[in-house]
Amino acid sequence: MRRIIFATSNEGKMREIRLIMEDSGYEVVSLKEAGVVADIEENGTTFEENAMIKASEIAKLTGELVLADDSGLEVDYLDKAPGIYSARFLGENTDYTVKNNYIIDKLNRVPVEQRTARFVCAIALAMPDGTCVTRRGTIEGYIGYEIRGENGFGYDPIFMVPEYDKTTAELSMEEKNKISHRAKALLAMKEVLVELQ
Ligand code: ITT
Repeated sequence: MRRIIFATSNEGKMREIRLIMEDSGYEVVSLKEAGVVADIEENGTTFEENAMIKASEIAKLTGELVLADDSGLEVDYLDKAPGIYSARFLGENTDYTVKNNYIIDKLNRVPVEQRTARFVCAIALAMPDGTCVTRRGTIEGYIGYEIRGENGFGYDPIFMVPEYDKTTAELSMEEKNKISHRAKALLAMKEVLVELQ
């Protein structure tokens, strides 16, 4: 089975990715499992640019096939913040209870029609020959009025999916993986990967 490195240090992402890639025909290993230590500066201006920076840096370091994910939450009422700064928003090491409560407070008394938001995910695939391709997935929803749910990670407890009337933290990983931004982007990327096999 051909091996592919997924260039992420985010355990929450990695759990979802493993499940989505289970039937891909690739052995997907994390940075940690591949024994790669790298501190990459994500200085791009779009999700796609940052995903390409991560994937191509690791491909250069290892000479292997590498995937990377750059994702985040866009809140329309906050001019699409935190966007590409989602991980760094209010500080990289700040607890997500603080980040999530901050966003809920900012939207205090804002009616549901103006609470629209989306998760965006760009996945990049870097080939050892230096070429790179990206695919994007999104999921539309709105910011809830309180923190709800224990599953998932990051902003999941405040991201409401209208079709379920639940946050993505109240969905099981299997449910989230059927509709999420990451699942959609990876599904599109799987088509590229099949061609490579
Ligand atoms: P890597 O760069 O190592 O992959 P990271 O967490 O720094 O990990 P990003 O730069 O792509 O990754 O930031 C993505 C952030 O967006 C992530 O830390 C969460 O705060 C948020 N996010 C992305 N997808 C999410 C999801 O499915 N559920 C909840 N929050 C999500």
